[in-house]
Amino acid sequence: MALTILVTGGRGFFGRRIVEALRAHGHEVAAPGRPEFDLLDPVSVARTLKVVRPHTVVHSAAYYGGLGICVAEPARIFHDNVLMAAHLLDGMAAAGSVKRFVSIGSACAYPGAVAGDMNESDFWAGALHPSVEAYGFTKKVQLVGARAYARQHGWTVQCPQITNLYGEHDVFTEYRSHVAAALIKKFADAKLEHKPEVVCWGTGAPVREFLYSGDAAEGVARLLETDYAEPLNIGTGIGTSIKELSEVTARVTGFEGRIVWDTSKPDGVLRKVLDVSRMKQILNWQPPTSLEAGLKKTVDWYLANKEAADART
Ligand code: GFB
Repeated sequence: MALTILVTGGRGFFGRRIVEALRAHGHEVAAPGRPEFDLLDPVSVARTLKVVRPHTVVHSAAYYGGLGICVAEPARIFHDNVLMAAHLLDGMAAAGSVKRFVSIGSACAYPGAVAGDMNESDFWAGALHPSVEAYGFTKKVQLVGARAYARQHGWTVQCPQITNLYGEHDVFTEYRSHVAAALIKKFADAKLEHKPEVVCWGTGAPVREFLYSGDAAEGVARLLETDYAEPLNIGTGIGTSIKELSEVTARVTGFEGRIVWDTSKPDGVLRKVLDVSRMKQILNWQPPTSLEAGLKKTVDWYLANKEAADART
C-alpha cells in the first residue's frame, strides 16, 4: 500500500527536489504550503496533518540562508526554526498517523572546529562556529525534539546531515544566498553586463563541500528505504576552496575579468567537509554529479529563469 509522505517546505529550493525524488521512488507525497499550511501557526499545522494523516513526515522547511543572513538574522533564524519544529512535532503527535519522521539536518550543526572531515561521531563534540551557531543549533533542537516525540509516540526518526547545497530554484540574491548561488549570480551578471571584476567575500581560503540539490534529494529518498536511525552525513566528501569555486564558476559562466576578495566580509568556518564513508556503506550510493556539471546545470537554469530567480528573496 502506498504510504503518504508529507514534505514540509515541499515547494522550496530543496524540498521540491525531495518531493520529486520520493515520487520517482514510487511514494505518494503531499507538499502543502502557505497560506493553508503555515508552520508558524500551530492551528494550521494541526488542521493540515489531521487532513493528510501522513505515515511519514520529512521536515525540510526552514528559515535559512547563506553566511550573510546567518550573521544578520540569528534571532529570527533561531525563533522561526525552533517554533516550526515544535509546532510540527506536536501536530504530528495529535494527528496520530505518523510512524516515521525525517529531520533534515545540516553540516552547520557540527562543531565549528573539527580537524579533518566531520564524522557523525563528532556531532556532539563541541561548540558550533559563531557565524552559524543559531541555525546549526536549531538543527540540534529539531533532532532532540524528534527523538523525544519518537520515544513517547513510537516513531522511527532519521536524520540526514546535509552539506552545502546548490542547484536550480535556489535563492540567488546576495543578502540570503549560499555561496555557490551567490557566485553564480555574480559571475553570470558580470559576464552579461561586461563588468571588469567580480567581488567575492572573505579570503577565498575556506573549504566547503558542494552537493547538487538533486543528488541530496536522491540520498534522502534512499535513506527512507532503510531503517537507519542514526545521524547520516549526505555529501560528496570532496573539499573545494571558495577560491577554487570562484574559478570554476568563472569558467562555467564564461567570465574572464578579475576576481577580487573583500576581506571585510567574514570567512565563517574554515573547513566544512563531511566524512561520507557511512553514507556509501548504508545507502550503497554516492552523489553522481560533479561540481562543474552541477554548476553548469544551475547556471543554465539561472540564465533561463533570471527574472524570477532574481525576484526570489
Ligand atoms: O554557503 P555560505 O554562504 O555559508 O558560504 P557557510 C560562505 C563562505 O563563502 C564564506 C564565502 O567563506 C564566505 O566568505 N563567500 C565568498 C561568500 N563570496 C560569497 C558571497 O558572495 N556570498 C556568500 N554567502 N558567501 C552555510 C549555512 O554556512 O552552511 C547554510 O549558511 C548551511 O545555512 C550550510 O547550513 C551547510 O557554508 O559558511
